[in-house]
Amino acid sequence: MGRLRGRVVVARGKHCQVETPQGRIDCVLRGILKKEKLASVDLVAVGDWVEVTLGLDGSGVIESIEPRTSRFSRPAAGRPNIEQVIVANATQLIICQSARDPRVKNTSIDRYLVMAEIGGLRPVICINKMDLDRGGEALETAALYRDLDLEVLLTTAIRCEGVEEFRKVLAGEISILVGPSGVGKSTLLNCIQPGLGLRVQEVSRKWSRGKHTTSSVELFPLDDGGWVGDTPGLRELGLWGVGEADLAGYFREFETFAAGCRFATCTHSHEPGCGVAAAVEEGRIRGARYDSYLRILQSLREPH
Ligand SMILES: Nc1nc2c(ncn2[C@@H]2O[C@H](COP(=O)(O)OP(=O)(O)OP(=O)(O)O)[C@@H](O)[C@H]2O)c(=O)[nH]1
Ligand SMILES: [Mg+2]
Ligand SMILES: [Zn+2]
Repeated sequence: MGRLRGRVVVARGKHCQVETPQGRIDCVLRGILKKEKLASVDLVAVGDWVEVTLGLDGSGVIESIEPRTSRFSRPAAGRPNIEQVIVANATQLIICQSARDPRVKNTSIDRYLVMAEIGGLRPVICINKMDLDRGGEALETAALYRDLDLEVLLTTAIRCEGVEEFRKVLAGEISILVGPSGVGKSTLLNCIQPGLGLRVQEVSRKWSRGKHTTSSVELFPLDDGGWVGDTPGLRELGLWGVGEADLAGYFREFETFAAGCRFATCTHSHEPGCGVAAAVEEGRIRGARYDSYLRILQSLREPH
């Protein structure tokens, strides 16, 4: 029997849809694979490359899953020691925020930056609703992250402003849009590809009933090449795969200063002779980033 290679674009429990050279195929997992289910809630994630055998009725069976090149994960709901891969093999994490309603939250951006780095995705920050940035705070935030050599897009999705750059960033990549509810993720996608919009809304409606218990994503093909996945707004992103000791390593601008800490095990929070705290005092590390770091560190210390 012929085997086909394809990408999982929808995953709901045991049922998946796989995009193959012969079109989209409804699939289930081969029983033997399910036994391998150990450390992750779902064995197969959206974005996975899989091998499929076709049955006579046109449905498929997933025989094997290829190793992942990247992952965007979080701790499974109610099971903090189990990984939930939200999307596999994506190349970009588009961290969406809005200038107002809701306001930009640096800590939220910083949490996603940590997850992008851990998972091996290129982060891009997108601040939407620039029409509402009357005090220029969103512009300040944009400058802060551009100073860290990150790409920051500024958009007003309701007027389709800044959307050309957004389209270019997505072209040919596998991107996943994340960020709080209401910042305009779905509106942005509707702007760049109106045909996509209806389906995006349809999916969001389905999710909104589930109180965010389902965090799976559907990937949509882009006219310019590549794929994009919209996600429902997560209230707060739980961090997966990072501990207190290595958090500072994901705040790249801390690195040179951390070398000057008195203690090798310094967490840069309360220790004397801390090079990072000194750099914050001297204005060489931005206070907003340091505050974020301390908050995230605190959240890692709290019991789940
Ligand atoms: N003023 C303004 N409003 C916008 C803009 N973009 C989107 N909105 C509005 O913001 C609201 C939320 O937009 P959505 O696209 O549903 O937000 P979302 O991020 O997809 O939200 P979830 O699906 O809940 O995660 C809608 O009422 C949009 O019309 C913008 O550029 N400016
Ligand atoms: Mg949405
Ligand atoms: Zn220190």
